[in-house]
Amino acid sequence: METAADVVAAAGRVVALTGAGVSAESGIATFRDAGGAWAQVDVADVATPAGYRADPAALWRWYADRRRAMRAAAPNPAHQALAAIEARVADFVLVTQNIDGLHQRAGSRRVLELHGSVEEARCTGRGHATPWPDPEPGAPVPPLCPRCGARLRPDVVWFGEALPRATVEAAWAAAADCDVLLVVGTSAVVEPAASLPRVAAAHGAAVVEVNPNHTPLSAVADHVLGAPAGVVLPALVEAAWGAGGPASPGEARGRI
Ligand code: BV8
Repeated sequence: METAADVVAAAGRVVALTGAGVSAESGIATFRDAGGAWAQVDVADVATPAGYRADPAALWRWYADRRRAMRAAAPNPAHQALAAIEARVADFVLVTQNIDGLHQRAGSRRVLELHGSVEEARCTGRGHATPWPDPEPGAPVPPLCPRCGARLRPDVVWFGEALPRATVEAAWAAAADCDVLLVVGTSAVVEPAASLPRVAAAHGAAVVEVNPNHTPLSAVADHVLGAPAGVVLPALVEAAWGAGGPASPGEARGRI
């Protein structure tokens, strides 16, 4: 922990890549762990365009249930610690695979959502973007686009769909230019997100993995902190900057 904390404290530019594990301690199910979000469904039915086409109502309801759970959840100490790191380093970018919005609710400001957001929907007619509509009794499921009347779909990225180009470009540019990349709570099996830490490592960044389980990235990481993010990240912030923490970026404990 100490060496990882020293590396983070000394860094000018930090990127964090997060996955579902960072929200586990908020009570939001991960995907591939036992009892995960996909345990009771076929991934093809809920995470592919074909699944939407086959039964748009069932898929919409599945996401509506997840959205309710995500809105009822609260950011946990892991989300808060990442927001604290952003306040303490000169340049911080948070890249998330999550759609739950908990990083923003914890105070993180520079957040790149690679796989979209559960708060956004878009129409299947002309791609009109719209906030996720609150359920109305008697309204069709999925609801219809308020602009063109086409069916709405969740504005998230499913398998076989391209990630938002500008978001990917910003994330890859940040990873290629950072001093430290924190990879937190991801099984690192979904591309292209799983390649981001390798991009950072190839450009000389130190990679710090936070995950109670071994992943394909554990071999790439310079530091592996094998415990829950809600425990590790607050401890990392304290070890790097002390309990109070510096007033400004770079003013770390013993480093003025
Ligand atoms: C694309 C929807 C191209 C959103 C999701 C063969 C090889 C390589 C790649 C491919 C291939 N065949 C196809 C592909 C591409 C495919 C892919 O990667 N497939 C893999 C699975 C083989 N990728 C795609 O299709 C992507 N698109 O490539 O497009 C393209 C280009 C141009 C034009 C057209 C197409 C799209 C990928 C996005 C898919 N969408 N979900 C949603 O509903 O949320 S995937 C799903 O997995 C989620 O998005 C999630 O974010 C993502 C990754 O999962 P994790 O977040 O890592 O969660 P997981 O449960 O897996 O792991 C949790 C981890 O947390 C565990 O390690 C656990 O130990 C840890 N943990 C638990 N508790 C804690 C903890 N850690 C810390 N603290 C704790 N307390």
